[in-house]
Amino acid sequence: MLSPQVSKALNKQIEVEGYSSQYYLAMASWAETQGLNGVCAFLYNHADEERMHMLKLIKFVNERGGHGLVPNLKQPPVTFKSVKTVFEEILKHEIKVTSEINSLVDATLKEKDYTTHNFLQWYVSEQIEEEALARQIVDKLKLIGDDKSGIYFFDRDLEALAKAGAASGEEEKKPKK
Ligand code: OFO
Repeated sequence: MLSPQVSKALNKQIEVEGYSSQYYLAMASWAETQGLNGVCAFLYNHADEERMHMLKLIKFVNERGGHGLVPNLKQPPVTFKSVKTVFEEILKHEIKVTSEINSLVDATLKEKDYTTHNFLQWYVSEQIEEEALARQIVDKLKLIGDDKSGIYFFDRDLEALAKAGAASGEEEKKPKK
């Protein structure tokens, strides 16, 4: 059974993950209007992943006797200055999400809720991966600068990354033998 404090903190995280999904969806839609097919495919996938993070939390809260609340989300920005800005914002956002996850982990320890603490380890690892990937992409974009052909190849690389991500996602959904 979840304590009211942990339940409240988990519901706050549901909102954070839901907003992350909306935020990346807005970025994907903007990238699509700029003809950046690879960037938008990558970001649409990322938005789906964040929605999955939100659902995983909702289901966990409900399984533990709480109530996962579907949040009212604020409107994300609709336009972005450049592809570099998009990924810098993603990195900044993921760093903030990591600190939210850390506070949540902290709340479970205060409440001696080791089941939720254990469940949250998945999010701790996920944040390490997401921050590292965003950092790598920002570094790549710094090297490219304003070079248009560089952006063209970058977009192709992200398309390949999005396809590989989608393929491994399909693999994960297959029943284990
Ligand atoms: Fe949910 O991992 Fe990013 O925000």
